[in-house]
Parts: sequence; C-alpha cells; structure tokens
Amino acid sequence: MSNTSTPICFLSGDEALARCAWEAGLAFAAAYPGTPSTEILETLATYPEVNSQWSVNEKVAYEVAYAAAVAGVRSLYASKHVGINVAMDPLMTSAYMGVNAGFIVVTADDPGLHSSQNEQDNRLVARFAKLPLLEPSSPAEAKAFVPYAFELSEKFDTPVMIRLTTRIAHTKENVVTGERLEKAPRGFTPDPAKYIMVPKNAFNRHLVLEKRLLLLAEEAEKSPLNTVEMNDTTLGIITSSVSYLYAKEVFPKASFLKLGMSYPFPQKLMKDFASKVDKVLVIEELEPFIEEEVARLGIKHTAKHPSWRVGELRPEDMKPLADGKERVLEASTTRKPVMCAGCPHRGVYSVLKKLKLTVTGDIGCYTLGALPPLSAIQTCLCMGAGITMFEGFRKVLGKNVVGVIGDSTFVHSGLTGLVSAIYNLTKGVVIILDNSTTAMTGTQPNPSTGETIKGVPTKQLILEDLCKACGADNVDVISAYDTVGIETLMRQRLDENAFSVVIARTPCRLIHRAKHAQVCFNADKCKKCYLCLNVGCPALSKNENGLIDVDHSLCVGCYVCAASCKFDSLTRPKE
Ligand SMILES: Cc1ncc(C[n+]2csc(CCOP(=O)(O)OP(=O)(O)O)c2C)c(N)n1
Repeated sequence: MSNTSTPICFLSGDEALARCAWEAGLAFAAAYPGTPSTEILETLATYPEVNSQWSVNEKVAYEVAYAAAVAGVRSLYASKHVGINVAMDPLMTSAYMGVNAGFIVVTADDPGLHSSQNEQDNRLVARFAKLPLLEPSSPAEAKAFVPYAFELSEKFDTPVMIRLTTRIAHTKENVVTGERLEKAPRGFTPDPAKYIMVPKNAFNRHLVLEKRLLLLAEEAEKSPLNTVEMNDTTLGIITSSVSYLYAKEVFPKASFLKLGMSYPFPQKLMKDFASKVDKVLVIEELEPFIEEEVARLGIKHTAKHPSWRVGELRPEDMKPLADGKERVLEASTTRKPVMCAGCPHRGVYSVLKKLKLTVTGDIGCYTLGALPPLSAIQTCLCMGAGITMFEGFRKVLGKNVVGVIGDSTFVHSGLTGLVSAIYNLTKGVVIILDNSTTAMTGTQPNPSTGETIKGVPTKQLILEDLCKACGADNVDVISAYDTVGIETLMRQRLDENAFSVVIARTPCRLIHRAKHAQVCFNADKCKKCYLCLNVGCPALSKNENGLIDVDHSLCVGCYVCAASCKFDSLTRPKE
C-alpha cells in the first residue's frame, strides 16, 4: 500500500483500520505484536505523522498510548485478544479516568485459535470495563467505524474498543481512502480529580463512568453503525462482526439487525426489531454476548447450544446452529507447524531431550519444541510463564527442571519472573533462546535487537548484562548450534547450587540467511539408527532404502544433525 491518497486501495482489515486512523488524524500508536493484530502497527509505522512504537509488552503499550491521548493527541493501542489481559490493569482504570483526545483500543480476537493460546471473547472485556464496543464486519467498514470511534471517544470522554477477528483482520477488500484530517493537539490541563485515581477520586469517577454508560446506551439506539434491514419477517437475525456477512449469505431473505456498536446494547432497537419478526435468531461467534442480552430483555429466541461457543462460525455452520443442534467439531486438517530447517532452537531442544529434563516452555517459535520428534517441552501457559513455571516446578520437582524463553518474550514478561525467582532464592538453569528477533509474529524488532519499528538504531538491551544485574550467579552465552558445548555447559550448571542463565544466541534463519556448506551424508557409515531424524529437521528424511536423504533446497548447514550422528555418517564438509 502506498501512503499517497489513492482513492481505492485493496487492504486487509488491519491495514484499513490503520489507514482510516491515520486519515482521522491519529498522531500516536503503541502495540506489542501478536497475530492477527500485528499489521496494524506495521502499517501505522509507515506514516511519518504517526509516532509509532513496539512497546515491550501490552501493558506498557496501553499506558503509553493512553497517556498520549490524555496529553491531547488522537492515539491508538492494538493487540491480539490475549494482549488485552496483559493490559487489563491500566485498561480498567482508564475507563474511570476518561481521555482527552480520542483513544481507540483495538482488540483482534482469534475465534478458531489460528495462532493463539486461547479463544477468549473480548466483547466481555468491553462490558466488564464498561467501554463502548464497535465491531466492523469487513475491512471496508473501517472507513465509517474509525472516525466514529474517535468522535465517540472525545464526545463521551472514554476509551473506545474496536474488535476485529482474524477473518476481518486478514481478509482483503477494496477500501475507499481519503485525505488526512490534521487535528491540533489539545494540550493537557491538570485535573487531579480526574487523573489521579486515589480511592476518593476513583469513587467519584466510578459514578461518572456509570452515568456515561447510560448516555452511551442512548447513543447506541441512534448510532449509524446499528442498522436494520427489514425483509421477510418470518425470521429476524440479530448479529454482529463477520457473522453478519455469513448469515446474509445463508439466509438472504431474512430481516437483520446488525450491531456495529454492540455495547452498550441498543435495547429499544433490539426489542423493536424483535417485535416486527416472527422468530428471532442470534448469530454470533464464541460467547452468547448478544444472546444473553436478548434473553434478559425477554425476547423469545432460538437458543444456541453451548457447543457453538467453541471455534469460528462458518457459513456452513449457520443452519445447524439455527436449528439448535449441537456442534460437531471436526479434526483439524491444517498443516502441522514445524521449525524451519536451520532453526537455532532445534539444537538446544535436542540436548534438553537427551538429558531427559523437564522443560517449562513459553510462547514463540520455540514452542514447536513441544512437538514430536523433539517433544522436549512439558508446559506452555502464557507469555513469561517459561520462567515463573520453572520456579514453581524447580521448587517442587528438583534440579532436573529447566525453563526456556525467547528473547522477545523475555523482555515482554520474563524479566519480572527472573527477578522474582532470584529474589526468592531459586536455583537452577533458565535458557534464553535468543534468535535476535520476534520470529513467531514475523520478525519484529525488540529492545535486544537495537532497532525501533521505524528501523531507527536505538540503545540495545544487552541481555547478559541485564541478567547479571538481576543477580544471576552465572550467565553464559553460547551458539545455539553448538550442541556439544550446550550439553557440557548444561551438565555443569545443573549440578551447581546456583541460579544460571544460558543465552543460546544464533540469529533466526528468517533474518540471517547466510548459508554454510550443506551437511554431507556418507551412506557407507550409516547404521540406520535414525538418531539424526530425532532432531526433527525438515531437510532430512528416510528414503526407500532406509538411508537418509538430505533435501538440498532446505539444508542451511547448521550441522545439528551431524552432532547427533554417532557414526560420522552425517558430517561437515571437509575444508
Ligand atoms: C499476551 C500475548 N501477546 C502476544 C502474543 C503473540 N506472540 C506469541 S509469541 C511472541 C513472541 C515471540 O518472540 P520470541 O520470544 O523472541 O520467540 P521466537 O518466536 O523468536 O522464537 C508473540 C509476540 C501472545 N501469544 N500473547
């Protein structure tokens, strides 16, 4: 996409939202990467007028972006749904404090768990925090929704939540683009009763929040984002988000109430719509968010079986859902994820597996170490838990426990766990799998890479210095490909009564493509033990003769397989 004002652009939901926010005068944006929201900030970073940053985690991103709005410029926070959990503390209280210039909170939910650790429905967060919620159903709708969100935010003095889902964030559509509206900064006027949330002030602001919600409910009744389409009145469908498009496809003759502003609920509009149709059906993904309100309003409707709270709704799901049937979950046919050939994480896991260690894992490309044939990780809860679960496991199970965490995840939320573990006299070994990027979400920079989102060089966070400053007794840096060295080091450190951090540092293959001479296979020496296949490299396979084929289009010469071969059948090429 170009930044010039092309009238029509073919944009994803993320790109459209970013573009429309820029048009609406956005001046500040902060986020932490996470599928399916990542491209919002990546797009915003291409606009010189928007001060954009990857923050170290979502709590930080929320606070910085929120502060920019309080300081007087239109601002935006974006994350995937679980990122909102990390930002929950400031989010809840920012609803009390209100804003100054407009502030949009984007949550990109992931029904169907395309790339997430859970499929929570953040519409419930909007209701819990008492924030207005907007749900576009397609990329093109960003055009109307984003400026409206800013106006709502400024008129009602509140953060406004916009919820995308994976299908909207990643679907592309023609979007009519426009010029940018420059907004003069509003400046900041100190107001302790509004901006200092000590109990007495917060108590008063709670009342402001409740009154604001009543006014927002009135706004929802007349909001242009809530639309009624009266057709055949035998069936009336109340819906929102992408489910609206699918339901239109499957029930083209039905009447529709589409909730673009879905919280607070437009109760009168819902009742009025229901009174004009014979039968009401609510079609929504995940939680019965609208359905519970419909029930509360005493509207007779076809109830959704709880099994439909799981997974995405596709067009083919609409009819069984409408018939009140139970959902039949099909086995996933998607391609199994696998670490790339030459992925630096592979060698470390082959050692941990050999040493038969219990490994508390974390989230990133390195979670793939949990899959066969490596099967080297035993837990993966959430970001940062590689270290905190290590502490709990180590204190209960003893010394054969190791925690692993990626470099971006370490800075996101591993650091506090490390400080806490050392403070609480934990012993043992934590490994930072430092591939010098945030690989999982598309190689974004982070503080340890020394570059900002705009590609500007910045102070580089030196992980070894940081770990020493936190009190680690030993901090070793080793190449992630040096499996022999890692094994020796691990045996030594595991035996010591100390807290050790091992930084296994080799850049991700996606950012550092240097190719070494490929591994050599000598069939005469192969004993067909297949230990080499246990490292799980996609460049190696067993051929019809039971020998090893090296896929020369994939092998990058990391020699992790060679280190696993006891018979010198796989070797580095001779100099
Ligand atoms: C709370 C939360 N925020 C963001 C994400 C998305 N996410 C998953 S792993 C990850 C970081 C991975 O980077 P790193 O730790 O460096 O490991 P790598 O993928 O490079 O191996 C991100 C941003 C998430 N799953 N949960």
